[in-house]
Amino acid sequence: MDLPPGAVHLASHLTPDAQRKLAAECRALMDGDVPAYVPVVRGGGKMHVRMLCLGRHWNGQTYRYESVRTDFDSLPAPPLPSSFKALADGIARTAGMTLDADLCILNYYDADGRMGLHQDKDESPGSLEAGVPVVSISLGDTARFLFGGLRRKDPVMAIPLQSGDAFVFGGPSRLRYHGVSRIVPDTAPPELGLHGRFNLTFRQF
Ligand SMILES: O=C(O)CCC(=O)C(=O)O
Repeated sequence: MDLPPGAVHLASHLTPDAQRKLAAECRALMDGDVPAYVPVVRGGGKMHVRMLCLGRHWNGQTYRYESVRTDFDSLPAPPLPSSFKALADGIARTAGMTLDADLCILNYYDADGRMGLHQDKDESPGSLEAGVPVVSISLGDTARFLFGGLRRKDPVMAIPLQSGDAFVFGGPSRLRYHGVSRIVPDTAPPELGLHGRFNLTFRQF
């Protein structure tokens, strides 16, 4: 599939071993002292994922980043593990881009999980203007990922993101609309012991 400039799909980028290790770390973080939760966004709708932000917290009411979760429990966002950061920065390099990730939004999708079309545009103006990429890593069940244009109404392509895939969008693609229309249940590699899907998106504020 031909992707637009600035978008790179690295299929099967993570080895099965790396996937297993990362999935275990994601699970531990999500059920840790600062647990994942289901954000309620502006307008009152519940998101269809469980979310945990690392490094900085994205507030679903204000659409701003902050250090503590004032839209939920006022707990501090856990730090971004250095191994996560190194992985994401390396993936950006592999895709020919530069990222100095300082935050990660970790989402868990169950069989009914999804995410509407949106732009990632809450990072700093400097980061957005420079086209610093978002690096996305998928683990577990396959997602039907939608990747559109710079306007909500632009046509979208549907890209299956499988466990171990990385997807990078920066430069002229940084503000493209994207989302997840559905999860394909029971497609996770059995050795992950994961029902559902983790997605990690790394950004540079
Ligand atoms: O789950 C995905 O593949 C996309 C996640 C996403 O769009 C986001 O976190 O902003």
